[in-house]
Amino acid sequence: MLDAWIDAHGDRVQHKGNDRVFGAEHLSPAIAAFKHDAALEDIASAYMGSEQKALFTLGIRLRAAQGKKTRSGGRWHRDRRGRQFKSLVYLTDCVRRNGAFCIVRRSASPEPFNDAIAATGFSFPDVRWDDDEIEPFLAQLGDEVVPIEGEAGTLVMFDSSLIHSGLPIRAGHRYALTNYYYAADEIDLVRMAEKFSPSVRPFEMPRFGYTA
Ligand SMILES: O=C(O)CCC(=O)C(=O)O
Ligand SMILES: [Fe+2]
Repeated sequence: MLDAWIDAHGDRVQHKGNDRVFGAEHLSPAIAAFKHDAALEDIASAYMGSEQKALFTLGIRLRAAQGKKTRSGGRWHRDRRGRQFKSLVYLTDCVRRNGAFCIVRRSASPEPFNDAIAATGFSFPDVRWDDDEIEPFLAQLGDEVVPIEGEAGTLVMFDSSLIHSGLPIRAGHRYALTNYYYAADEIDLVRMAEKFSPSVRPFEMPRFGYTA
């Protein structure tokens, strides 16, 4: 389903190593249900300490390409420095070989990693790193670096201010959906439209503060 849509509407898909569909909730009722899932919004709100709604769902198609290092979401990074809730669901079985999402446990602050930082000179406060900058640091951490493997349908909830990356895909493919949550006062539709472009349809303000 994502395939057919991506292939028919290449102009509304971002192609950066992988194929990224901003606004995938418009492609199927099942994806819309994931975007609007009330339990996930409640968890997001509890974690962030303010009401959170998904502005859009991102659909991601990642495929192994001969001779290219392709990964989801680019290099190792933090989405930002402040706490941020995200939920991701795998649509295909996912292991390390086909690009598992990978996260560094407890990496919001440097304290747990003082020894590894001292040993490698790793620039912990940055938000994005080349592999050769971060690999010596990761090599010191052992099982603090957690690859999330799971079958199709696996839901991953994470704080995207922790250091994370999709592992480079070496074989096969990986399809996934990610919800982008915000508080009402964080959403500037003009800025969001520039940042997440192109999109399936223009973003609309989610309904906040609505109680039935
Ligand atoms: O899809 C992935 O494995 C990682 C994507 C990512 O960096 C993110 O959702 O913030
Ligand atoms: Fe990210």
